Amino acid sequence: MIRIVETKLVSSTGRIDALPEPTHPEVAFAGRSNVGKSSLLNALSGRKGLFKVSSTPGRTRTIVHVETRLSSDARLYLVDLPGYGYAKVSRDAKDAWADFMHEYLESRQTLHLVVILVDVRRGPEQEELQLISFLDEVGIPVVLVATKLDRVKNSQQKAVLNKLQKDTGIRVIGTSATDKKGLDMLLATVIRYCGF
Ligand SMILES: Nc1nc2c(ncn2[C@@H]2O[C@H](COP(=O)(O)OP(=O)(O)OP(=O)(O)O)[C@@H](O)[C@H]2O)c(=O)[nH]1
Ligand SMILES: [Mg+2]
Repeated sequence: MIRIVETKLVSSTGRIDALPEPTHPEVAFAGRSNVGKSSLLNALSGRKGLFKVSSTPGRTRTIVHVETRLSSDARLYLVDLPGYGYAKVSRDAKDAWADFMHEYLESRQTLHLVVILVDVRRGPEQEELQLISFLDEVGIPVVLVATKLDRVKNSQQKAVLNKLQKDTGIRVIGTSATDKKGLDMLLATVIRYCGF
């Protein structure tokens, strides 16, 4: 089984023209503030403080590129996107977020997959459904990750995940950064979409 053997923070920027050169296939992680994007990326890469995690929503405001080397020696970018849906953010800031994200998503030639994170207890809401249809229009594959699976009883996890998949018609992977669950499945999916 392929593993991540090295990770390097390459860039953290709020400007499209300052993104790193598109030299590797990349997979971006999107989702509302506090859903657990940065925590999941840390768990996936096996490095606690690589992506900044905070109990204050709206922590990640930039697009963060981490170069990741696999045990097969292939390289890809794991990308942490700024969270959306934080109620205290002004209308102008929300619009700026949407413009910035849409520009990134539709212009990044090397973007192979967008992983949309939803809290397993909430499922997709309007913002996620809009993002899904936007990505469908621009032709970028999507998988859903249901985060914080540890918050659902073991006996109910399977049924909750099946329902999410049925309701959306999109592949769903359940994960927990706390319990390190679903990480192998997620990494295998990322690698497959990158074409390695
Ligand atoms: N129980 C549980 N808590 C989690 C899990 N993943 C993240 N959290 C908690 O959720 C909060 C937000 O986590 P982050 O990883 O910073 O979330 P984010 O999506 O990156 O947030 P923004 O950067 O604001 O967009 C933190 O308090 C984490 O400890 C998980 O798998 N289980
Ligand atoms: Mg974050």
